[in-house]
Amino acid sequence: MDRYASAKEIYKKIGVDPETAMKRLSDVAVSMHCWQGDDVRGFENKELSGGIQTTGNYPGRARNPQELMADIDKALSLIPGRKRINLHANYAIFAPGEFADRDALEPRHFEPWVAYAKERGLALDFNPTYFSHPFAADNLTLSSPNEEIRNFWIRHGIACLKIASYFAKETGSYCLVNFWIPDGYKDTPADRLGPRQRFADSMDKILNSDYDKKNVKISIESKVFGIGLESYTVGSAEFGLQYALSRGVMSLMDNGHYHPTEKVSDKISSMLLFNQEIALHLTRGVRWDSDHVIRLDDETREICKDIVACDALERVLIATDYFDASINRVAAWVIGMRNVQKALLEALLLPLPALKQLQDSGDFTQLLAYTESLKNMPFGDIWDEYCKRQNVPGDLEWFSVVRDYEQNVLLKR
Ligand code: RNT
Ligand code: ZN
Repeated sequence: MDRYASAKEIYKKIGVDPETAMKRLSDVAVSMHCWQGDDVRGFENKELSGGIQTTGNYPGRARNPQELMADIDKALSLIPGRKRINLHANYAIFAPGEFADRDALEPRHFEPWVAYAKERGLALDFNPTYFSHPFAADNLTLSSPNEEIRNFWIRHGIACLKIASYFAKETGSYCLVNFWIPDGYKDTPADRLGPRQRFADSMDKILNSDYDKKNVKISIESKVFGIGLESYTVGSAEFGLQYALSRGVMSLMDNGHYHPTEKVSDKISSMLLFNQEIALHLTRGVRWDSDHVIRLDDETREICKDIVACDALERVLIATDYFDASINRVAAWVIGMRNVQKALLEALLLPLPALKQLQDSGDFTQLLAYTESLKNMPFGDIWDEYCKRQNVPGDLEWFSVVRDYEQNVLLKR
């Protein structure tokens, strides 16, 4: 018997059908961030700011749209499942000699991305870029006390919603626009309220603009602190949750944006009780919001388990968000994205009704014993089968493809 057939039998014994799991997984779209390919630099040639940081100088970074698109193609060819592409506004593509500042961006500056997406049957998500810009030099954008600066960034937000409307129209899918601003202070502020009032007011002005209200979804991403912004973050968790709920937009939780013992996996069910949809940025923080590549670690698995346990695969919009410049960037994409898919598949292969039953009957001993025993299930055989059916290489095969690409393409840059 081949390994898949035998593994399937073993799963059947615990009441799980791997065919159903694989089918459900193949319907879930994960939005892959474009910014792993070039260390969040974008095409404006500006230094990264906003209290986030990439470290490392591994060779081969994509330096222009052609290189970034080629690298994304290489990564996508090695990742199973449905994918979307998550763009940032600083990845606008200008004609030679042309430039438009962030507040003057137009749909046409993203035409090549739309063509790219359409050729590949991909949908697009979008992010206004409130960093790496002279007007964000002091990390105050939509909450700035300077009205001129605030208005510039409000215009940027409005421009991004127009671009997102264009993405949705062209791709035939919704477009999620995520608002994250770096705004905050290094030291204890005298006034905590003012910046938050200004942020809310600026966001209201953006949301009141004219955009495709049906196909553009909006989320707001909160954060606890940034580098150089240790004492105060305008868009804190409480701000984000309550702003979103009161304005009928989505909350986005990035699992690098909380206190170290606070877990996003425990927040999902509460959020789903009060929101039709929520959004996630999956990442891995090591000691801080360091945005390391996603591993198949306990928290990634628990987040996916909870999404499945809440039967919410359609209500949670999953995106990746990390940037490691110390390793091959294509491999970084592939490792992180495959790990998300793996964690989802693992979750879909759990005998959740039986586990819930043990919990509700108070049999915590068997719940613990069973949960631990399930770690020995032949998950790898189902995963291999999934990769095969999705026409992507298995775990021991994809890396040589990236090595070849490194030798032949990346190291020649
Ligand atoms: C920053 C946020 C944000 C960014 C991207 C580049 O802490 O996580 O999502 O990583 O917008
Ligand atoms: Zn994020």
